[in-house]
Amino acid sequence: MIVDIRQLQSATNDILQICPRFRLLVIGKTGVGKSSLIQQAFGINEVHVSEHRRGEADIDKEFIAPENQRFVLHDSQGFEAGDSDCFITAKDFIDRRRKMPDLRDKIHAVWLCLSIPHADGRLLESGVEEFLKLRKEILGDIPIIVVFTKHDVFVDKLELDAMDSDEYEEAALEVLKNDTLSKLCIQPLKEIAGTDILHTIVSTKKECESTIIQLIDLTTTNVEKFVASEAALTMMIAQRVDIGLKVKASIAIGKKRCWRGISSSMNFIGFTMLDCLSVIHKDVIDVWNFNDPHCVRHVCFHNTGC
Ligand SMILES: Nc1nc2c(ncn2[C@@H]2O[C@H](COP(=O)(O)OP(=O)(O)O)[C@@H](O)[C@H]2O)c(=O)[nH]1
Ligand SMILES: [Mg+2]
Repeated sequence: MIVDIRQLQSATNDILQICPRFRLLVIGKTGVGKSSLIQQAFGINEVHVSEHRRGEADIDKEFIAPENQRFVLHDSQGFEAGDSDCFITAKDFIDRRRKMPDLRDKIHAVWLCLSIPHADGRLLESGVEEFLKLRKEILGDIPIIVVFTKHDVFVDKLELDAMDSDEYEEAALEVLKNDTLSKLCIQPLKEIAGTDILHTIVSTKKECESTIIQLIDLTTTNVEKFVASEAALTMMIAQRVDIGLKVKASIAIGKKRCWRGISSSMNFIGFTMLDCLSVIHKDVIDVWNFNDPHCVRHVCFHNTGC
């Protein structure tokens, strides 16, 4: 029997052909922590945002980091009071992308970044409030997650205030943190956007990595449910903090073809063991999405046979 090695397609190839990059729109005022968050979540050295005017991110421009080709970012500044231009630009941009027929061109998720307000501060600018109220009309099924940033700054301030007022007691402080967050952020958000609004709180401090993992899990789950499984798998591949999610993606992709193939031997008939293992190896390497510009990890399998 004559066999062609090209028939032995990897399962990641199929998925990445449909959705080669996870396309994320991040909205938020300058300084809220967007770039730091993206850098940590996707293992990027530096986010270079194209500017439309001085200091204003150009939402249309795609940012793809050389060290992570599985992710594309669109960056939008926040919708400040008295400036309706940004709001309209973002709305039009999302509308255009929604009309594009291919999954690869659509926006797969939106992160709306907000800072945690001070005790007497206002949570939402009027533009953001309007965006949230109209989100179903503007976004359709695209998941939007409200991300409260710099949790560590909020916690530090609360602890300092508590120490000053001699009310420092560990358990009471935990309750105070939760109550304050609920009062300043979660309740006002739900009053405006409804109880079904997705939200989470993050900090980019290394010791707070679990908060970024939570955001990624929330995003992936909702992309899987409301957008497409291919986009969710690309997100699992693109992100670089949640190891558990990588394992989950490896299993999901493995199940798609290779491992079922091994047990039935159907997909691998006529190929050498090395050919078969090479394809599985490629799928696993693709899922882990290492920063590997010279493809060393793809090549070493063939060279070492391991
Ligand atoms: N303490 C603390 N600082 C942060 C955090 N996220 C961002 N920053 C800092 O806030 C500033 C603005 O962050 P940046 O990511 O550039 O915000 P952007 O303008 O929204 O992209 C930088 O000095 C960051 O180092 C955080 O979670 N905790
Ligand atoms: Mg930035």
